[in-house]
Amino acid sequence: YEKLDVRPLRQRLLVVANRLPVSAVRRGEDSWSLEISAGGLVTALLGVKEFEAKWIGWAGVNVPDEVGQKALTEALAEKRCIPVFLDEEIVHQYYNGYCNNILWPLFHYLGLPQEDRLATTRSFQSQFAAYKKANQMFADVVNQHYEEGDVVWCHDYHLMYLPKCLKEYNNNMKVGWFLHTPFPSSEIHRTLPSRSDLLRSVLAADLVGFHTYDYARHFVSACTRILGLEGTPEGVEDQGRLTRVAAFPIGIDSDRFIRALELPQVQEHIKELKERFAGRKVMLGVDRLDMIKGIPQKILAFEKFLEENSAWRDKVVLLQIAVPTRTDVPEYQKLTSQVHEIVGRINGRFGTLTAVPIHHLDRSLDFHALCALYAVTDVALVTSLRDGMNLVSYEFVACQDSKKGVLILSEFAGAAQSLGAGAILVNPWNITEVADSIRQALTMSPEEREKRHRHNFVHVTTHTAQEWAETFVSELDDTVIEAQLRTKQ
Ligand code: ADQ
Repeated sequence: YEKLDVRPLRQRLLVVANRLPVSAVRRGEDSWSLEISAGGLVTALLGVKEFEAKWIGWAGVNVPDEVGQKALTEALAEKRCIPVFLDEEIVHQYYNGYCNNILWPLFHYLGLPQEDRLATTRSFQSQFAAYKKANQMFADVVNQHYEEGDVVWCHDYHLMYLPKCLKEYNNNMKVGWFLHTPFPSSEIHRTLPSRSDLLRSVLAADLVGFHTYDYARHFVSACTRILGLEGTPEGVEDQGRLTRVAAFPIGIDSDRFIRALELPQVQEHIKELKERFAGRKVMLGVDRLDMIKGIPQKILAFEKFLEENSAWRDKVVLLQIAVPTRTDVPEYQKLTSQVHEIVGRINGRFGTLTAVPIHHLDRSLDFHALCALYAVTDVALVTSLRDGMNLVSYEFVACQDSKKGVLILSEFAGAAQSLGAGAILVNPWNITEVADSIRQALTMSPEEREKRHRHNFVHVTTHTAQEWAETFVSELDDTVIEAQLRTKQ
């Protein structure tokens, strides 16, 4: 929370994201308790210290009554957060439906759900209508709190319709939009029934940002091929108006991790973990339990490794920490059972009375426990099938300066572009290749590990979340000023 407190002012920044960085739990008619929530965006923006930032978003709870809404608004104001109240039906159609069932899988190359393939299906149309309605509700709240000169930064696939709604309120508003997921090839995007509407709404922003140059290129191609607009080195042009499109790779607050390692409670935890896993190499996976993270593929590759390297069976342990998300969605429930089944089978096959090869935990770890785990890990396994960036790989590197462990990283994570030279890159679909890279990582010479780690550590500590946000916001400012100069000429 301390990171959300008021700091010396530089510029007012309205950060608009689907979720606020806190979860609210109702304690009484007019009392709420607030808890910080995990997730990539939260982690990144907690690192931003230089702006007077206010957050606008949904608190993750249905609050139908006015007393509750008023009390929650007041409690959140202390954390510089402003709620958008969404009712259950909207959440179902907009969030569970259009965002998580349509855009999320599509942007990660998992295709559209079968029954929604036709634009004419009722569920698709009503979900898209709810999506637009929800985005309009976000715009209404932004507009109520907007003051001239504010920078409005919209985040992620939940709010692709927001730039358009904001510009309709006030064409002078400085609006940026950043996507945390991949933007897929235009051939994938063009299967989306609402493809043009979404592109046009995003183009209403002054600056559009992605994690990697490839995603930015895919977006520009989608605009040229689907909308027939002109792509320029700067972005996309429509009737003389330019929308800047660029890559802004996110980072983490690396100091926060490095400092945490010195804390007595973290040191204590490290000691305990070292004792518990003495004599065994520790491999680690930390993911939200989501199909894009390639958890079953990772575990199957580990099984293949154990199969082919019998001498390693009692010398290595895989700790897989998976926070359940979207637990009410049947596909996610299926994934949980699938992972449990594979882990059970492998532990039955290779375990002994005293030790099992895989420890799988379905839960979130607190920050200090996570840092300790990263620090004792010999090999981190990130096998996302697609991932916008993947901050876990950055966090692992930040905590490894004494151990210099190895990062095995999917080539389909955005992080492969920045940490590729230090990591062992793999195709997560190729289980044999991942199994081989596990052996390579476990047997790598200390000199090679040092060299690879150094490369990644320098990157992670110099490309921070704070720098990412500052770059985006100053670029947004410049873009708006340049556009104003152009119209004056
Ligand atoms: P996520 O898909 O949530 O983020 P990621 O970037 O890996 O993925 O961030 C996850 C965050 O949650 C990390 O900070 C991690 O420490 C934390 N976390 C994960 N599992 C945890 C556990 N079991 N216990 C505690 N903490 C846990 C989205 C995109 C990513 C993109 C980010 C930021 O999908 O590709 O990198 O946004 O843009």
